[in-house]
Amino acid sequence: MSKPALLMTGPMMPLIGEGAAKAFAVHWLHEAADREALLQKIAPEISAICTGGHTGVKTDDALMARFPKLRIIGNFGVGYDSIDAAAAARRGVIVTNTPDVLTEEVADTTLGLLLTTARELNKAEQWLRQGRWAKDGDYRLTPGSLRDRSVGIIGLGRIGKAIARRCEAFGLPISYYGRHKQPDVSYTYHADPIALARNVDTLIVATPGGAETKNLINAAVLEALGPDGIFINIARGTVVDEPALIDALKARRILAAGLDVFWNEPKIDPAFLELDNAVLLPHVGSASIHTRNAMGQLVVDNLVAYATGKPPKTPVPETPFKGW
Ligand code: 8YV
Repeated sequence: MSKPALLMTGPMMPLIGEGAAKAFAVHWLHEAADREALLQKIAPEISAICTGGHTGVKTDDALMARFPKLRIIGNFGVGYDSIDAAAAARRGVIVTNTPDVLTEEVADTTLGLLLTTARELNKAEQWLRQGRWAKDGDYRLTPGSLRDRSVGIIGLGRIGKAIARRCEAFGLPISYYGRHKQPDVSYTYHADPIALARNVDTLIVATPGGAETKNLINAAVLEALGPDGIFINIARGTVVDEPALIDALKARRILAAGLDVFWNEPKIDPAFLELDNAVLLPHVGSASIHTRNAMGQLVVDNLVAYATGKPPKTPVPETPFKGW
């Protein structure tokens, strides 16, 4: 029997390409000279898609509609906001993501970003490298510090909780906002982001992206965070009203921001580059070889589960597995 056909929406790590090729006939969209021609040719056969936010391809209802045999969409990443999971559910298509295997890495990165933002470690290192320590003396005492801070986490899911555990170890009190108060959690709950921001001076976004959280952090939330406020985003750029954030940083309505994610990746708004009170990372939250290998393997395991008639390992809640 011939192998089922799989569409890769963009480049993937070799581990994924090689793993998928064992069970599928793999078609690479980004390698096609004429993408539309490729899609037209393979659409009737495609039963699996492998994608990820980094490919820039939106797996929406219209794209899914082109593949009558589609059964599974394997997403590289825990966040699957580039896939219309509700549409997949209506079509009986399983969506899988890569939860758990990246939780601790992303939380580690978040604390690194928070420390760098508060204590200007990036600039202090430049001071040394530029020979200024010997020439001009000590790097300045930083206006930011984690001492006496209190942290508010927007989105207390798996990653939010791993961040909270680390902040607890740093001696920082923790509050959170999410759609619901969690009964088994002792941190202080606030029912809206403005109330949370008003009660803390350090706001960390760890919520999923997508329509539900679009522009959740707006000018009013940043205003409530206040002039000592540090804002950290490792979730999705879409959660923040970017012009409002740039404005707040420029006008010093907040102290500083540490950002790993942006609206328009990788071509971010150039206004960010002008800000001296923002630390900017190129979406590296999960980007270690260790963690990316684990994520890649999980993508392969989910796709191969379909090809071999087994249950997928990590279907998303919108598309529970009920059989192939
Ligand atoms: C990946 C991420 O870099 O897991 C996620 O949701 O944002 C990152 O870990 C990204 O998904 C790659 O497409």
